[in-house]
Amino acid sequence: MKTPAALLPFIAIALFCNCASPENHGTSGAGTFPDTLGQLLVNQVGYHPEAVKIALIRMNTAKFDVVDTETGKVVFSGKPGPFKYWDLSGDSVCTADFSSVTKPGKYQICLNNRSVCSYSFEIGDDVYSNLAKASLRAFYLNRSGMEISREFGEKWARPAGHPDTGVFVHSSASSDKRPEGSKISSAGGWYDAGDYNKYIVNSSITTYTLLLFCQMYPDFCNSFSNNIPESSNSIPDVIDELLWNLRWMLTMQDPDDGGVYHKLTNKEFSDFVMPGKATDPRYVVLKSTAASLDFAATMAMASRVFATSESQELKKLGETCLNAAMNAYAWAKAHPAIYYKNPSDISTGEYGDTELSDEFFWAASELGLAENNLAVISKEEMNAQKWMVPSWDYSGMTGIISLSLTDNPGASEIKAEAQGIVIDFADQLVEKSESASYKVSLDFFKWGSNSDVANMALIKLVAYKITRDEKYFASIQGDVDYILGRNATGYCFVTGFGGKQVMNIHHRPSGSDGIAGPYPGFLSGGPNTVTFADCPDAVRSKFPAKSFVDGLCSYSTNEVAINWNAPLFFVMGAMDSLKKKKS
Ligand code: G3I
Ligand code: 9MR
Repeated sequence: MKTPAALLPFIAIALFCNCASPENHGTSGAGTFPDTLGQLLVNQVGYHPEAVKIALIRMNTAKFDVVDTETGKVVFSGKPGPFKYWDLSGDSVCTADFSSVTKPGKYQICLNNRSVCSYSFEIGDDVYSNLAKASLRAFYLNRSGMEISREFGEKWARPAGHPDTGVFVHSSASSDKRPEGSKISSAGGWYDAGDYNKYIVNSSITTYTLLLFCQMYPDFCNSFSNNIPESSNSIPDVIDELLWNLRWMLTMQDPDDGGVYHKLTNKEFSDFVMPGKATDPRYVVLKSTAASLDFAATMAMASRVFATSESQELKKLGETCLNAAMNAYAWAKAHPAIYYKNPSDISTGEYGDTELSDEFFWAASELGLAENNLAVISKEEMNAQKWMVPSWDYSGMTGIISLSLTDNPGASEIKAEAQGIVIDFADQLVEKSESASYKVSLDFFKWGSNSDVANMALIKLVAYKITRDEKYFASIQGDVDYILGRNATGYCFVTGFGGKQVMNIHHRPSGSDGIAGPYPGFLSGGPNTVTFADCPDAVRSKFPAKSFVDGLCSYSTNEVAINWNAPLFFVMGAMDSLKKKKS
């Protein structure tokens, strides 16, 4: 058929766009261009051969085809399910189930004689290996106080920033031995997010999540190689990575009384400049109850994980961690209500929390397990916790997860109850995803909503670890699919992956390094309607599931953060690990 002349300019634009953007991942031997209008929503990375595979369709169609992009042949045709509305996205979708396609290869879903085709995706055993590596590597790229060399950082190599060897004690943190204006050394750690500050509350949940990964998947953790500067030592790379932060955390404890500074920060958020150019003075600010409890819990967990290591260095460090945990906990018990609020001269992130019964429960649980002092763990407190996913301001479920996985024989009763809670919660999440139009458990949209999806998958993975019941996998796959493109925005939310990529994350190095495209392996925060103030000129949906801007300004929807990447790594690593174990 001859192309009408009037259409030529549009086709030229389409071709140009496909060449110049990551969207050209969808071009193929089948000669089809991916659907940039979002009629077809698909996991843009891929599936294990035996996985449940469901795409979503937004237009009316009698059938869908799965096309092998190498041969151009239709390998499967199916009938879409009925349309279902989601009040959080404001639209209706129907499912396209192609689980029976299991042959490794590269595919697209196509409609209406290939006039609309999805982004391409793969089926294969290793589809999550690079994602797992990149999502842990993101932590390395976000290290404070370290040069990122070309050998390990490739094109993202950069000079060190923020040595933090001379950090001022802020007036809110002053003590007899460390008066206002005196200096301490508090080097290392990861930058929290798109900003350059370091916050104990958020560092704790992040470090805990990586420790939990190694506890749950020890073989994979021990053999996982990530090409970081420490790779040649005898410690697993996941542990080496988290040690960069954990050793910094230890410096945030006041050695004189055990209390833990809430954060190490600039007075104001810095401009978008590279780390080495952001040289404003840094401060440790107020010792808070929440920081001390989260620190205590994480250090106690570290001591348990390190005790199982063959490395003498780690075993010894574990003892230091346990001591630090006990001191921090004692301080928190003596100061139970020092809630963090920014002093008037500090305007960086707050991580403020005034409901600390969950943090007290978490810290007591971790310390009870680490010290084998089970009497401090309260069943009543456990049963009072909410069934909510872990987050920086909610540690109840984190404590329950730890109790559900303990191998302490004396804890069998509370362990059984904790397992019951995890399983019931996971089952509730599975039920939600089964009846949801978008096939996910997520039914609320907070700041960092994508991390809630990843943490829901984490809960289901813990339930799977306990029960070995395969029923959790369809729902876990739904979470993975959502993060990788089968969501109401159509974006694959991990930088550097997928056909429709997030390109403009709110991340100071990515926004100021002059390199086209963001640092890879970061999970974008994701849609929500918490605030519209960050990008006043952007067009934003009023529907939370669609309210997302791939713009540098959009810190409320498109920032990255360590506590979001930790469950991302957890889930991708778990998927990879479980596949390798099963096959
Ligand atoms: O606690 C209230 C709750 O009572 C209320 O019902 C709910 C209604 O929206 O809001 C809850 O507070 C929210 C709070 O997070 C706890 O979930 C706030 O609205 C919301 O603005 C707040 O967002 C936090 C954001 O900082 C702003 O403070 C995010 O969770 C947190 O992840 C984010 O963290 C920032 C750091 O401050 C700085 N570094 C970057 C990092 C990521 O963006
Ligand atoms: O860059 C900051 C980001 O890390 C925080 O999550 C966010 C909310 O606290 O704030 C960002 O900083 C903005 C500040 O709040 C207001 N002025 C513009 C800053 C972004 O450049």
